[in-house]
Amino acid sequence: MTKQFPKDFVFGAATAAFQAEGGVHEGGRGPCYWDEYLHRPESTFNGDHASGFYYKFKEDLAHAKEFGLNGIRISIAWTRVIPDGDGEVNQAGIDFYHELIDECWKNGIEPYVTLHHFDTPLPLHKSGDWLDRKNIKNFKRFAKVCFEEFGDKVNKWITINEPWSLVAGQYIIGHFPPNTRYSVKDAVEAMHNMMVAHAEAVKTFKESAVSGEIGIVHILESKYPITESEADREAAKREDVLANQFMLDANYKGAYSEETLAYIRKILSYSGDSFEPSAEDMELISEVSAQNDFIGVNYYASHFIASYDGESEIVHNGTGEKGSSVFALKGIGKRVDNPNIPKTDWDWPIYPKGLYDMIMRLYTDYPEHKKIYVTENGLGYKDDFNGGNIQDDARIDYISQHLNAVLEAIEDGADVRGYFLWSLMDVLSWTNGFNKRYGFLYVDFDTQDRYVKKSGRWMKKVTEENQLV
Ligand code: BGP
Repeated sequence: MTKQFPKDFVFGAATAAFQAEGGVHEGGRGPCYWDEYLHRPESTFNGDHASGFYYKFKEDLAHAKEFGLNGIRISIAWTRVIPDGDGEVNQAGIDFYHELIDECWKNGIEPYVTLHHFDTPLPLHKSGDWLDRKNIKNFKRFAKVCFEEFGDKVNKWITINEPWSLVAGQYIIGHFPPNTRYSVKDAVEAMHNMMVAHAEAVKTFKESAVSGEIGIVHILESKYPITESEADREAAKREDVLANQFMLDANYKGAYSEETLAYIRKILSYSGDSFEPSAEDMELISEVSAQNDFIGVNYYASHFIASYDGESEIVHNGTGEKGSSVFALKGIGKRVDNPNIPKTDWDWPIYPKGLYDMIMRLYTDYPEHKKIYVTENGLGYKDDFNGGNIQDDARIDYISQHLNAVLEAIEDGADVRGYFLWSLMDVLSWTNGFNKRYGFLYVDFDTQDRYVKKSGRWMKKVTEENQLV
């Protein structure tokens, strides 16, 4: 018999302010670091117009309703609310988000609101972004302003989106500003500071008069050894601790376990570095760990890892030229091709079982997480416009397989409450620009016109029948 989704399951789609809104000079918005970075002469795209969600959100939400969606992830641009990050609050920015949030509810769609989705205000980025401890306080203030302003109409808050992807981009791969490469030390320090910032925001929320739920969103990709050899297993474990276990420990155990600390220190020893969090930080992290109301899991791919003794070498595939990626990190391991697993044009292995395994790991190892939303999943694809008749069967297949993995995890006991496609409409992709599309809605980036893809019509049937079709 076909499996039904649980009653009240949230079928959603995700967006993020910088990737969707455009309108970067509207309403007193200040610049985030992407504005400056994507305007350097060699950049081939920028976020000035993005998907025009700033102007078109009513149309997009009407489409979301038509697909039967009952949830949407939006993010609040810090730079619309506090344009320079730590100064005056900007009423026009506040007004925009009131309008947007009201429009979600008018369509029967619950907004899941993220406070930080990779878009630190430019001045705060220049002072060191998450490496500057002052920004923990600045973030706490921004969060407080949002809770006070929107607390009566938002029930689901997300503090930070994907700390691991952010630090990997900023300090390891180097394709996000400040474009540092191979600094695992900076990555660990920034992740730890984000754990403190998350804790400060959760504490502020719980101490406020506002009701609702709060959590964090992690990218959680399973890491598998390519062979059963001791060395490959060790390499996979190292990448897993750095990317997954480190922050799961902080959020849900309230402490980095002995094992986690031993791995992190081992990895850092290759660059002569170490990691010694202060007792004060750890006290705060421990204090709030039981107060997270949910975990958001973003999942796109899993990785197959081999042991590696060489120097770090990373080549980022930002064009969709299949087979061009390299990811090898000194002291950790190397991602290798698993010939049995299909990959996207950007070399991301398509492996739904990795999502099932990750959810079940949360169920077994981190029962403190309370409940799960899959807050992003989707296929980056070079959709063929075909006169507006967009036949994205590959996306339908991808979503179907991953929703099936979710259903299996639910059957095996996991408490998964919802699934959000990345993304509602095609949006800017941070390092790939506009030819890597993810949406249910095709966006013509010249005219900002929307076209419903086959996947959008398929989703409507899924939500109507509450089962895979
Ligand atoms: C996640 C981010 C999103 C989105 C998505 C797809 O890491 O939270 O903001 O960009 O990945 O990534 P990309 O655009 O690089 O394909």
